[in-house]
Parts: sequence; C-alpha cells; structure tokens
Amino acid sequence: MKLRNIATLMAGATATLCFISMTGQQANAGTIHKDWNYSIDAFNDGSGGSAYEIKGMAIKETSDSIFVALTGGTPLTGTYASGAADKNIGWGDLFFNFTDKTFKAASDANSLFGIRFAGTNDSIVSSTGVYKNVQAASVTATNDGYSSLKQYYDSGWNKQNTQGTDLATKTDAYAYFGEGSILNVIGSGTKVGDITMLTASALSAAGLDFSHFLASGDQTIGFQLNKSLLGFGDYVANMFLECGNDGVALAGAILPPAPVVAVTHQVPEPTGIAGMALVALAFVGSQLHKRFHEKVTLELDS
Ligand SMILES: [Ca+2]
Ligand SMILES: [Ca+2]
Ligand SMILES: [Ca+2]
Repeated sequence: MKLRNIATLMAGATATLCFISMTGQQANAGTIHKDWNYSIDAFNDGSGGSAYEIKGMAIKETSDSIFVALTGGTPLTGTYASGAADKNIGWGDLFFNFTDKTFKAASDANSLFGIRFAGTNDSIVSSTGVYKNVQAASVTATNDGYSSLKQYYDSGWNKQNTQGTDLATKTDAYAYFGEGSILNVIGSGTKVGDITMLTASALSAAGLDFSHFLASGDQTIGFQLNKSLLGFGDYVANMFLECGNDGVALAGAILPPAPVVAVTHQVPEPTGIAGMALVALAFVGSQLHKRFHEKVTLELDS
C-alpha cells in the first residue's frame, strides 16, 4: 500500500499546510518506506546528461536527528564542466521552508533554513553546515546554467515528476518557485551547526533504500544533523544543481519538540493565577504533542 506523505497526514492536524496552500491543490505526496520519506524525481529531466540527473531525495526523522539522502549522477565534488567559471558543476545547497510562504517570499523574508553539504560548490557561505535566517541566491550564471526556471522548462525539460513526486508538475513548480532565477545556494544566513556526512553503508544501516523505487543513482549522498538545528512542522525541502539542470523537492513534517513538564519536589509549586496558568499551559502543550504523535503513528500504521 502506498502510504501518504506525512505532510498530507498532518493536513487535519494543522490549520495551515503550507504545501497545499502554496500550490492550491493537494500535494501529490511522496512515500514512506522503512521510516524514510521519499520524493522520486523524473529520470529524464537532467539537462546535459547522466552527470546532471537527479533521481530522488529522502528524509528520515528520529528522536534527535534528521537524515537526508540524495541520489543521482552528480558526485559530491561535482563534475568537470568547461563552461563553468570554476570548470566544475556540482550540487547546490539544500533548503527547508517551514513557512506558509512560497520559496521566493520565504527567501526574501530571510526565513529559509539552508544546508551546505557540498564543500566544493559555489555556495556564498564559507563552510558546510546548517544555516537559519537564510536568503537564497543563484549561481547558475557562473555554472553555464539556466538564467531562469522558465528557460529550463522552455528548453523542453518539463517532465512528469519534474521536481519529484511531491512537486510533480511545471504548474506546481511555478507556483512554488516562480518563473524567475533559480535560487540554488545559500546567499546569506546564520550558521547554527554542522552536519555529519554518512557513508553508503551507514545510510543502508539507517534503512535508506532508493532501489525500492528503482531510483538508485550512481552517486548517493547522505548526511545527518541534530534535529534541534532546524524548525519543526510542515516543510518543503528542495535542491537544484549549480547549473539548474535538475532539481528535486520533498514535502514532509518534523515533529515539534516535547514540552518540558517535569516538576520535582525541589521546585516551589506555582502559586496564584499566574502559576495556575503556567500549569494549564504545560498540560495543554503535553496533550497536543501526545495527540500530534498519536495521529501520525495511527495514520502510518493504517
Ligand atoms: Ca531528474
Ligand atoms: Ca561550480
Ligand atoms: Ca527534476
């Protein structure tokens, strides 16, 4: 049975499901397989050949970590390209948008999270890691790439699942990204922490299995980060190559952190109306988190 994406599961639990509101329609959700949430990209929309062909993205959440994996034909250090300023075209940076805004609007508001995972790419920020308050920038011009998303599509690369199964059509892509510049690296932001790159065997041990979708690329890249470095709730994550020759997006949700409600005998009991309000707030918070978690678990089990 094809399970619905967590973002879709959360539609009833949250007032604003950003993905649906942005695209104006129900997300064509990805698939949960062995605790990973997958978005499988078109296998024939990588302009320039197999070295620029993304096949999919997957994300897994544990109690304290987020695992990310990308697969396709592009090595982590990129591939030789005579037309690029640095003679190399590689992966762009990964973005997380937890807002209910489009990608461009969230970028303009410095509201994105960004992860630079490719240490040799043309990201504007100087080191790999996780960044908050991010505004995105485009490096397609110095990577022999497309001047706009419209130019990419007008060149004949509009295929089914163009930005993965979660952002499947050109119409959806335009609604989310706009038709203008392909913003594919972190332009500015505040670094909040590092990532840990993972080997293929570590990814397999964590349950990653692109072969289940016949989507194993020659290059599979994965990393892990502390969950506390990111936001929580519904998100859209996405990545474009430095040239804009291919891109993929994935919709999902990260559970909110559990509220701290433990009160020991050493802590004076709250007194008065303010204290009672605090206790009530803690109780409501714990119940909401419990219901949130039960709902996701029930839906995934069904
Ligand atoms: Ca592709
Ligand atoms: Ca480059
Ligand atoms: Ca694509």
